[in-house]
Amino acid sequence: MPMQTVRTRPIEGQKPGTSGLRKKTAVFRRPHYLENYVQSTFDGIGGVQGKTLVVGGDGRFFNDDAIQIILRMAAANGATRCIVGQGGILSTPAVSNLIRKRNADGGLILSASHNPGGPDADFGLKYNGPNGGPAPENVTDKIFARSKEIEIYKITASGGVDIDTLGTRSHQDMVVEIVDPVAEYAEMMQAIFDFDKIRGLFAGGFTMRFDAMHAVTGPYAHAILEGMLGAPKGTVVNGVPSPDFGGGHPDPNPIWAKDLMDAMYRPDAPDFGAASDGDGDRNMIVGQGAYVTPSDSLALLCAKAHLAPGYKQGLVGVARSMPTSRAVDRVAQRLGIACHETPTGWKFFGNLLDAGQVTLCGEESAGTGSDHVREKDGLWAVLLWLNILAEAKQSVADLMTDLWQTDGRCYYSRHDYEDVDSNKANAMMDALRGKLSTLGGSAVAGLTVEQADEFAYDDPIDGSRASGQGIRLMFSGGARAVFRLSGTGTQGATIRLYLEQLETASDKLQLQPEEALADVRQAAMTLSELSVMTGRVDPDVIT
Ligand code: VG1
Ligand code: CO
Repeated sequence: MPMQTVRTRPIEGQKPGTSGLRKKTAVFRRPHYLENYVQSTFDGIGGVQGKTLVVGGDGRFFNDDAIQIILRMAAANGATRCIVGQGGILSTPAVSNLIRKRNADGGLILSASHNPGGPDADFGLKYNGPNGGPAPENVTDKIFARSKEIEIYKITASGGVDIDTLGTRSHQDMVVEIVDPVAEYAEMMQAIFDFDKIRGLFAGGFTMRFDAMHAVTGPYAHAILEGMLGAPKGTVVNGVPSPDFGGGHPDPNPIWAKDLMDAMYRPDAPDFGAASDGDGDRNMIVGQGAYVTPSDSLALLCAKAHLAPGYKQGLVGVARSMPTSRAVDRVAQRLGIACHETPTGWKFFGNLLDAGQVTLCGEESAGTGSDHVREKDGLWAVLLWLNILAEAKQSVADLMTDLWQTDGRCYYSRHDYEDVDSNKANAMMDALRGKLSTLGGSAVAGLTVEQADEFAYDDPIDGSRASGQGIRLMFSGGARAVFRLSGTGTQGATIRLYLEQLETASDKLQLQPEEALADVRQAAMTLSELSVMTGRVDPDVIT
């Protein structure tokens, strides 16, 4: 049997973060690095003997080589079948769907999401479980534990499985099934949305620009928007996945999707603009001259989802990550449905979705999704917007203004301080943590602290507790500042400062966000002493 058992030793720092293991590509390419992590993952989930796995990635540099290693290791570890996207391509939501539809035991997604790709950029690997969702913490803890004690990994000696041709073949005793990455995903979208209605919208002259950012959603958007829904050719731009995403950051926000922003703020702007990230789970929405924050998008989708066939019964409940603005809470309250607050990261929505307690969920970082899969889903969000636009016959800007008039507007912005010295970032968080109990009642920048705490979450389904999930400063008058450290960075520490200010006065619904957030920003900077502690004054990225 051409199978090898390779002796190895633990490698430092194979600890999955907010969304799998994410490191510099060069780190992943070090001898045994990927192999150790894959074997630790297999061991951590109780082995893959007799199991079926879905495997695919966002097409970034090292995608193909990594898939070959994973397939050889899956076969050597006794897996029965691997379902692989043609050419190694599968978006994160498409993997989630395939796991569920095929009753697979789990899946491996090769992506560092919105982080840049290439030999000098980032790579990542995530494990999703049998429900199609990111591994919960009790599983990632086991994977990490194994990575610290690993002594051997198993791999077939012979390399090279053809993953470019559709069909079924075998690699040693394992079946390798190469599937069209788009087909089953598109079928699912067709079952959720009114494609005829959206086709009518485009036929009536509605215009759109979808920026796939040279990442994985290109083939999906071409097939669905231009193919099935009749949007004119050219609607999808940057639609061919490239190993380094055209040299850019495939991160759909006003900074990294600047071309799209420029196009949407020109006089001849299309009616609707959207973008998605590296692995297709994030979305950005922008109307003519009207950028929609992800938190506002979640609120709007919650208010209008019933206009799409898949949600016509209404929503059972919604969930948002803690730093996400409380706009959706206000909609949920008006609709009389539950709104859950979870820690950052999609894995925390899984139990609520599995238990049928929520229909929609979202994060401020441009992630929106529903119970159709167990991941956030970029193109799904775009299609839900299109379905709503087709039914409501209003512009994006008018839909948002109506929502703000009804529920008030939560001005919102995230300030990222990147590549901060880790010791300094931790010292700042520690110092702030240390004085939380003394902050209540203090007044700063015209705002009074009502509550200051560190967010912890008790999962209502399995009772597990996640602590240390972000420091919250709640001020009177509906302002809030949240501090947390990123769990997806690959260099130094990234401090995220999330700012929010509720405004309900009808003459204050069209302010510039910077203006509306000036006081809360000042208060947050003063109370945290961020500049003194880190030497940083201005954020690197504002979204
Ligand atoms: C970031 C976002 C978080 C998101 C995560 C994964 O995490 O803030 O909301 O779930 O990325 O997104 P962090 O720990 O860096 O703040 V993706 O598109 O990488 O799967
Ligand atoms: Co992503």
